[in-house]
Amino acid sequence: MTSPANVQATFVATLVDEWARAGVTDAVVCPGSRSTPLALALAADGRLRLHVHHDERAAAFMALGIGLASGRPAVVLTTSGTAAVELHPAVVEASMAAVPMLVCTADRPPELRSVGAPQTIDQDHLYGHAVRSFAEAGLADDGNRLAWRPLAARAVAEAMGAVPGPVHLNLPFREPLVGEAGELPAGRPGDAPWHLPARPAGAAEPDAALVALLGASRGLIVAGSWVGDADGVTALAEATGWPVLADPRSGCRRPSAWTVAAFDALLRDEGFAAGHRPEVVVRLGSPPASGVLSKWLAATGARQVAVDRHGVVYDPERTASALVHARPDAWCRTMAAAVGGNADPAWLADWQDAEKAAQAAFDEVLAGHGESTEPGVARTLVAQLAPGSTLVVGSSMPVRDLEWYGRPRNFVRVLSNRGANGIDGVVSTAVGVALASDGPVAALVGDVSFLHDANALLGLAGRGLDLTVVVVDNRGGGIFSFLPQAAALSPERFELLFGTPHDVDLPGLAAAHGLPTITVHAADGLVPALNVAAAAPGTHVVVVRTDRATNVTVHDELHAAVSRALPR
Ligand SMILES: Cc1ncc(C[n+]2csc(CCOP(=O)(O)OP(=O)(O)O)c2C)c(N)n1
Ligand SMILES: [Mg+2]
Repeated sequence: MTSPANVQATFVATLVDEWARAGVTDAVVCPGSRSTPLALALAADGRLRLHVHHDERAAAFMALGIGLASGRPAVVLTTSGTAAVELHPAVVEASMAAVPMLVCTADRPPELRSVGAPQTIDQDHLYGHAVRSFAEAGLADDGNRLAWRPLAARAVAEAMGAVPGPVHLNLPFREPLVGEAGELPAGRPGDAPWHLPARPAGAAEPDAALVALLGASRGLIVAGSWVGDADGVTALAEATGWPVLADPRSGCRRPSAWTVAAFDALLRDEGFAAGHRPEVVVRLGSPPASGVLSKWLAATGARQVAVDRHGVVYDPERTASALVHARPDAWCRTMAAAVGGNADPAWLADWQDAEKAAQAAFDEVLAGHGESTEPGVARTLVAQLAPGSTLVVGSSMPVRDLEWYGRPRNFVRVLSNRGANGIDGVVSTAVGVALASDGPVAALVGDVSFLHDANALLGLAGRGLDLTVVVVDNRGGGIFSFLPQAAALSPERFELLFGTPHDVDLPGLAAAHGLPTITVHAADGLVPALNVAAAAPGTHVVVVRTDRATNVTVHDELHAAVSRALPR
């Protein structure tokens, strides 16, 4: 008779074997006793890379980053109790951003539940509707061994389903927790995944009504989140003669005759905004952060088509007249082949001229600032990255500054947690992205975001990553200076509740974790700092000091300069 501890060990070894066969490559494990059986099984299986993290909240964002960069779910494992609750923010982000994740929480066996046993909470459906599925695994029972592989395979299949996302497995373990795995139940023949992930069948026959709509001469393509192959989008731009307003995250912000990067600044100019209303708009993926763009699009009354690879509805202004579930690149190619050319060359030329004028105006204004500016940091950083780099950009002003002022370029991938727009877990996400990326990774984050995720730095120096974290240190939440609250409240009240300055020594914090740090004050200091970081292996922190009040002025200057530069 096999001992219960050995049955338990065989059960978890089966889960890990099945996950490895389904293509899972990484597991993030947090310390704790109750999770021992699965922690040992993950460590024992040579096919998975193991990453250990003290803080479950940061660990879950690391797993999110791995899923975001690779499209494959990473396992995250915690012990029972509040440890499991710490995963919740990343689970919510994974759900809303359609990132696959295998969330494993250890639990007490049934006899220790609801009797006041230590570190025991109700973990049933702990993450509510934020997971694609919840499974209570139950105690390992040799009589149920045929159910073990399907349990593991189904978790991966659901995490990578029609809309990818997190899957929660609650795993009760009974003491003794250390056992020896015996023979695993037989796997399926061959190596193919058992459950093939569901995917849209690709662009089918082009819809005649949409083809007709795309015959408009004054149209726009708004590329928000990942589109797949950007050449597919270019094909549609070429066929329609429409500009592509390209969010850096989309992969479409490349130098081309159709790319418009400075759309936010252009649309802040009333004359330009009024004179360039489109008849039809194609929106790919989730929308850019620019509120100016989304409000203007809604106000134009244009017919709008929203395309998303998972069929997720991104329509906060409720203006889409058609929602298409298709991979944007494939759909664009299909439509490009079907539309008749009604292009108005003047329409595209106008947008191109405006884009050129805006980019030149940005250069001119930023060159006039000796001290570092936040738009300047975003613009310089994206321009400096080595080909093949990934840039993870934090919520608040970093994602906006990059979107509004980043110049088009090739061979850089931009990722961001835009599912729930939290400022939490940004650095941990970047760590996960770096773990799952071949090329170098940089992160652009605000100081409050950096502090919020300070535990991302735990163990970071030893993870062997090529990662540069650029912290824009404006001593508080700079985004709030752009809100009506900034003008409506007394400076004291505004600072207390919104500006929220702090006195943390950020380089000292990084140094406490053994990370080399460079502090930058002057506009010409960032490039050398990035070069130093790029020249040496490992993780570097670059702290750029800026000023919140000056930042508002710099944004105003940039927008005024664009207005002046626009052809009339
Ligand atoms: C988890 C979470 N808490 C609070 C917020 C609200 N919030 C949005 S921006 C911001 C300030 C961020 O400051 P910082 O990271 O320094 O960026 P900056 O605004 O200075 O660019 C806060 C608190 C949020 N989005 N997410
Ligand atoms: Mg800040």
